[in-house]
This record gives sequence, structure tokens and C-alpha cells, in this order.
Amino acid sequence: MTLIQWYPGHIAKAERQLKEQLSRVDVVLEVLDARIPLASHHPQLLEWIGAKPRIVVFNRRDMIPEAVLKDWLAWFKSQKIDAYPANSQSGQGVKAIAKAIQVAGVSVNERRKNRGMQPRPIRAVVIGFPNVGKSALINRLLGRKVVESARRAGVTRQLRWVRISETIELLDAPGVIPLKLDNQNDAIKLAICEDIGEAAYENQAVAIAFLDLLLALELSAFLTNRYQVTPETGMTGEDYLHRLAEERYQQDLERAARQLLNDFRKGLMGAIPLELPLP
Ligand SMILES: Nc1nc2c(ncn2[C@@H]2O[C@H](COP(=O)(O)OP(=O)(O)OP(=O)(O)O)[C@@H](O)[C@H]2O)c(=O)[nH]1
Ligand SMILES: [Mg+2]
Repeated sequence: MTLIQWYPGHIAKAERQLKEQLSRVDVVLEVLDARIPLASHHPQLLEWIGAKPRIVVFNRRDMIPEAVLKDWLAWFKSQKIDAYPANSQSGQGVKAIAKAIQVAGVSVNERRKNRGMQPRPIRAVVIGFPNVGKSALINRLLGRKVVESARRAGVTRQLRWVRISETIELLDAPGVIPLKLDNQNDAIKLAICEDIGEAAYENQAVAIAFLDLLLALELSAFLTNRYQVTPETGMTGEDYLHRLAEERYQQDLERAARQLLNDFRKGLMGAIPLELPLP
């Protein structure tokens, strides 16, 4: 598989500015993609935020089965990480996140009070990979659309402060990714979920990797249901893509690959997790 590398200029700049702004921030919201919570965790995040409180937003909860969601929440608990499941498209779970920001920020105003200063709004930043739903979350926290949010990676280009209420200010930031995607298994998952830009990869290679993953996870029933083309035993992802192209897309491999990825990303194949917590 060709190496996936993607680091557009606006992300380099955003990362620099994000680090500058961090000193002004009280609380960090880390938005993860529930389909790939491990691969969508930025490896440098903890180093950047130091001792600041972190709230993990387990976003896209609607895109994985309830049972898997439960397992992940138990896993986060065992790691002593505060994780809040959310669907930032519908708004489900968003109230609890607002509350958590409030609670995490209480100490800020206690300290100010002790020094004889007026209270000020809690400042939180939303950090995560591209396209995980950071801007959607901000819009839901505010209850109306203030920042652009759309179905492709790299929508937010600049840092922007948004006042959510009398007591909370949020910083929307472009998605950040490591300079080098050292772990190519993770990079492929990010590409499958469209959490990195389209320029980074080839559709057919990513579709094949996706099919291999489904076959390995014994999730091939999703394919049969969607395309009425059943993977035969021993078939590889590549075999299946060819079969699908033959049976449904006039042998057009690229079209089959695009359709497959698109169906998964839109949730049309069903709720499919690409990572499971280790027991
Ligand atoms: N199904 C589902 N879709 C979501 C959820 N959260 C966000 N989305 C959708 O995902 C797409 C990307 O959302 P954005 O808010 O633009 O993501 P972002 O993290 O701000 O992306 P960048 O600005 O590109 O880094 C949008 O089409 C949202 O409607 C969710 O919980 N479930
Ligand atoms: Mg955004």
C-alpha cells in the first residue's frame, strides 16, 4: 500500500497558533471519532496540554453499535479518563459536556476570587483530527450555527473564539495531525473514516484496506446486506472489490471503491466500529 502522508500548510500554521493559545485556555476538549478512538487520538496531545483538565468527547456515537459504545466507556473509565459520548450532529450528549466544562473550570474562578479578582468565562479549546466533528460540537453547544461544519476534512481553517454562554468561551481550531503518520495502520483507518484529506490517499487502496478490515473483524454481513454480493470464504479485500465492480459497477474499480467508502462514511452500511477496546 502506498504510504499515506498529508500535512497541508494550514495545519502547520494552526498547530503553531494552537500552542500559542493554549496558555490562555483552562480546559481542553479532545474530540475522538468513536469508530477509531485510538487512531484519532493525537499522540502529542497530552504533552501539549500538560496539567490542564482534559475532557474526552467520544463523538459519532451513532456510528457504532450501543454494545461497543458501552465497552469503550468502560475502557475509558478503567484508564481514569473522563469520556462523554456524543452525537454532535443531533446534539445528543452535548448538555453533559457543557456541564463538564463548567465543573472543570470552577477552580479557575475560585483562584481569581481568592486574589480579589472578578470571575471570568471559562475558556475551553476543542482539539482533534480533521473532520471528527469539532465545529459541529461547538454549534450544538451554542444551539445555532456559528462556525462552518461540513462533510470533508479541513473545513475549519483558522482559530476562532466563540462565546457559548455567560460562563463559557470556546476556541474552534482546524483539525491537527502529526507531521508524520508513523503508524500506517492508523493512517489507513483515518483515511477510511475521512479524518484526513482526500489528497492523501488513493480510493482503491483505502477501499481494499477497509474490506480487509471488515473481513478480519468478521463483519462481512454488512457487505452482503448493502450490496447483495456475499464475500466467499478465503476472499481478500481486493478480490471482493473486483467482484463488486464486476457485479454492480461495470467493472469500474474506482467507482466501486468510491461508493464503498462513501456508503461507510455516510453510515449507509450500518454502525461499524473499526476498533474495539482490548478486554
Ligand atoms: N453521524 C454523525 N455525524 C457527525 C457527528 N459530529 C459531526 N458530524 C458530521 O461530520 C462532519 C464534519 O463535522 P465538522 O464539525 O466540520 O468537523 P471538524 O472536526 O470541525 O472538521 P475540520 O474543521 O475539517 O477539522 C459534518 O458533516 C458533521 O455534520 C456525529 O456525532 N455523528
Ligand atoms: Mg471544523
